[in-house]
Amino acid sequence: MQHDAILARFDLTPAAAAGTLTVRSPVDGAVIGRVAETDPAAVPEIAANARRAFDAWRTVPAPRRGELVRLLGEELRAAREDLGRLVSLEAGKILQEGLGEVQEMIDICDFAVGLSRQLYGLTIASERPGHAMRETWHPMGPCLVISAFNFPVAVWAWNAALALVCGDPVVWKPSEKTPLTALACRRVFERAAARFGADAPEHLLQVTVGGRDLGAALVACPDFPVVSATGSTRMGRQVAVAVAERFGRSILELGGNNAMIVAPSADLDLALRAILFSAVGTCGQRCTTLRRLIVHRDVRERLLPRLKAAYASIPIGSPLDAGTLVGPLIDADAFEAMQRALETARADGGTVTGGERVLADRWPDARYVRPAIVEMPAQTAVVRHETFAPILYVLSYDTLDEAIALQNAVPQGLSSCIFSTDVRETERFLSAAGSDCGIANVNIGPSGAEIGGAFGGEKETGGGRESGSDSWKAYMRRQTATVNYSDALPLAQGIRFEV
Ligand code: UN1
Repeated sequence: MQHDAILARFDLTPAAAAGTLTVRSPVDGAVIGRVAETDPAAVPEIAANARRAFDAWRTVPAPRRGELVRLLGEELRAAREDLGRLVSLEAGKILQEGLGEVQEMIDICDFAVGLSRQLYGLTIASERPGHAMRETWHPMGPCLVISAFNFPVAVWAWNAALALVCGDPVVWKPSEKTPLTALACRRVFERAAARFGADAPEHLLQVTVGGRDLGAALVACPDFPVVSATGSTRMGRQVAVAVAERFGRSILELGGNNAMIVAPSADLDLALRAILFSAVGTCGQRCTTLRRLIVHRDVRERLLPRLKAAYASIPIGSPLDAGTLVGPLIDADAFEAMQRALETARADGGTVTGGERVLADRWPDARYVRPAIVEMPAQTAVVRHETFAPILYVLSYDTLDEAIALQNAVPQGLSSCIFSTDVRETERFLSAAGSDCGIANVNIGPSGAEIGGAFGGEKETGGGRESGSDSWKAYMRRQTATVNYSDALPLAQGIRFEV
């Protein structure tokens, strides 16, 4: 299907052709849209709209708010194929991954619907006679969501589904590389809201389009008490400071430099499949991508030749073609960054297999690469740096302590895993002295996290959490309430005031 036909399915054809932001598909470099940009000067109005929506939405009972998210899940199911394809076209992910991303949106909607009846607080035993104490979770206020190109729709949904059931309207700034998928999501949301009824206020979801100036204006605005940002560490650092400056709350998912430890007892067939999936999937452009393979010296010679053979046969091509496993990098900048990292690794004594540009004749305006395996003599600076491209650095180890130390010796620390069938090793890896990452897996790769768990938790950002588990608490404020149902006023330390 042509891109204009898909855009038409979301009623975007004229809207996506008349603006100043040019959108190119990484599949072939062709222009697929010209989107209108949001003027940063409009932020106060956007904030006022969100604030008004909040005043109404916070008093709608939470299970009723859940109904809106249930309808959103239904609309997403109906739009799954079209939206998945649009993700492929705009972000360059293979079709299965585009569809998988929409599936994650559906899953988080289901999760949030259940959650809308479970926003539990504690009742707490009061130390005073005739008193009761309880905590209540209240809506926090409008939630600003800033998302990255590589998960252009799912990250929004992890935040929005929770924020909405928690009573918070959402203002979304997607990556300027993927505004079309965001506008398509807005359309899907509008369909759900139209079915929901009049108690959904206007402006529950506002989508803004723009670059850094717009992002900075939104982040600085005190009307967004919660800011959830996914993207580069550079961007995250600016967001964190600006939000802290006004005592807002930020949820940050930034970098990942994820490792796999392959122990002598590992099931190597299992490990091999997991390495391929997590190192080359999404062309290495996931924050959960496997970037470092820490292999025990005794298994290295059995694993590496098989891995190289598998890498050599990976089908690279248009993400829209069935059978393709690796699509393009997002743009030429990503390609340059990858080549620079490989150069540095070579200079550090690394041996590079793959990594070269492919399909340049067919798609001169796109950037397809063969994923690279880089055997390193040591964990040098380039290995500790996250390059958003399919580069897998290989290191060796002798003792598990050494492997864990190598794994933990990077600033990012988002996701991690060990392949081992030795329970002493796997439990040690999961212990307080083991992996220092927010996600630690055994016999499964670092990527492909389920929405039911809390996602994120990299040490560099102080560990933001989105999606499942009790992440919802970040979108609400906790109120501790004490009620005196006696006729006495027992105050602390025996002090009494005579009146
Ligand atoms: C991201 O790369 O920004 O675990 C998120 C995964 C996905 C999420 C990745 N569920 O790979």
